[in-house]
Amino acid sequence: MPNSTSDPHALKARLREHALAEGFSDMGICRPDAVPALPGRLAHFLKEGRHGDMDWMAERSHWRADPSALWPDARSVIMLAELYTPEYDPMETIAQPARGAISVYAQGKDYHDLVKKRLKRVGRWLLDQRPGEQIKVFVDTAPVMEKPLAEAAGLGWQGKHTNLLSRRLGSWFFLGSVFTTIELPPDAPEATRCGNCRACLDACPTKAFPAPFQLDARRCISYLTIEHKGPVAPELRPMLGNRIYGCDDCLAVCPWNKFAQEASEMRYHGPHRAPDLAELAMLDDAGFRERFSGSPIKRIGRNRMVRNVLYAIGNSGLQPLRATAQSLIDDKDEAVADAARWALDRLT
Ligand code: B12
Ligand code: SF4
Ligand code: SF4
Repeated sequence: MPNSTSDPHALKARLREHALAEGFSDMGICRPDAVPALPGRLAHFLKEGRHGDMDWMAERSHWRADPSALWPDARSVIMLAELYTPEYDPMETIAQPARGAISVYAQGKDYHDLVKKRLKRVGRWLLDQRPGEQIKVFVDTAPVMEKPLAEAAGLGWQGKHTNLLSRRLGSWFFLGSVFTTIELPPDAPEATRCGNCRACLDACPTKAFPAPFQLDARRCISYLTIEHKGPVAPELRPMLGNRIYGCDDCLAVCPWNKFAQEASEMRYHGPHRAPDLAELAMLDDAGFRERFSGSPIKRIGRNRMVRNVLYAIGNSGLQPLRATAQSLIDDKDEAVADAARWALDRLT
């Protein structure tokens, strides 16, 4: 009778138990080369320029599109899901013009840190069972296409909004991966279960989907508020509404979220849900860093945040916010000054 570390099925079952005990909500496994369509789909996305100024997507695209090229010794990719389900309807904030809407994933502690620590603990446990083997853990920032790999590993399917969703979990979850040299039994991929639904496509404020299952990041509010440097194109600014960091609309309307499970990690439910716009606009660099310490928001810096806040002020229709915009029209940052002038114009 094989023991639990030499029998790959028994090892996988224990690994799953361990990952769930660590706080992950689901786990699935695929081979590194499980998605042969990846290079073509990524190439199409890049050729159309849909990555905008996220140059890092094109830079290591040969690795991104092919996990076997990224790490030729890897035999299995273990994909893990970590829930951050909101405790309220995120669309409520969109109707509060004096406040900024911050997307649910960024309201508390930075998931990069929390998920990575958990991934490392899971990876270390695995290595303890199989000394001499190797692992590498990735979350978000590595050249790895996490959603299609998670789909291949049976965690769920990529919806028409391109995010991964699951019958059991809904769509409010992060993804992370443990690549390993250990050969573990793969899971069967999940089927696409969007059917005729197109709620996410219709809900998108900027019409960022050129086709179902495809996103043009250049129009996505998440890209515009978090990744895009410099001024946002004037024709897109009114569509941002009061969304100042990311956007949740396409997730929030998905009917599968009726079945969403609660998050077990409470540190994702943090203080940055719907901050006062006038107060945020007045932050200097030090004030910004202090306020958003430990949050993923810190990465965008004061200038981009204040730029976003000024677009939201311009969209607010609230005359008392004119004074705030006025005070920033000579800001040292050109995009901030430009946004302040735009907001003043809109409020006239
Ligand atoms: C770049 C990036 C972005 C960019 C671009 C998003 C995008 N859809 O490409 C921007 C900044 C816009 C963004 C926004 C968001 N992101 Co993001 N992002 C990433 C990142 C770093 C890479 C994604 C990527 O590879 N894109 C390239 C495109 C080509 O790949 P793809 O989206 O998988 O596209 C597939 C389809 O287009 C499909 N396809 C193409 N043509 C066709 C044709 C047919 C017929 C079919 C069926 C399919 C198909 O094939 C592609 C490959 O499967 C990942 C982390 C990672 N390393 O994977 C996080 C990640 C995808 N983001 C995440 C999140 C949470 C978000 C936001 C919800 C955040 C927010 N609230 O603001 C939004 C959601 C916006 C949206 N609708 O996608 C999570 C998603 C978790 C999940 N459950 O899916 C990830 C996985 C981060 C993480 N580790 O948890 N993101
Ligand atoms: S995150 Fe917002 S802007 Fe981006 S695709 Fe979804 S609904 Fe559209
Ligand atoms: S809203 Fe509808 S189309 Fe979009 S991902 Fe959810 S089920 Fe699929």
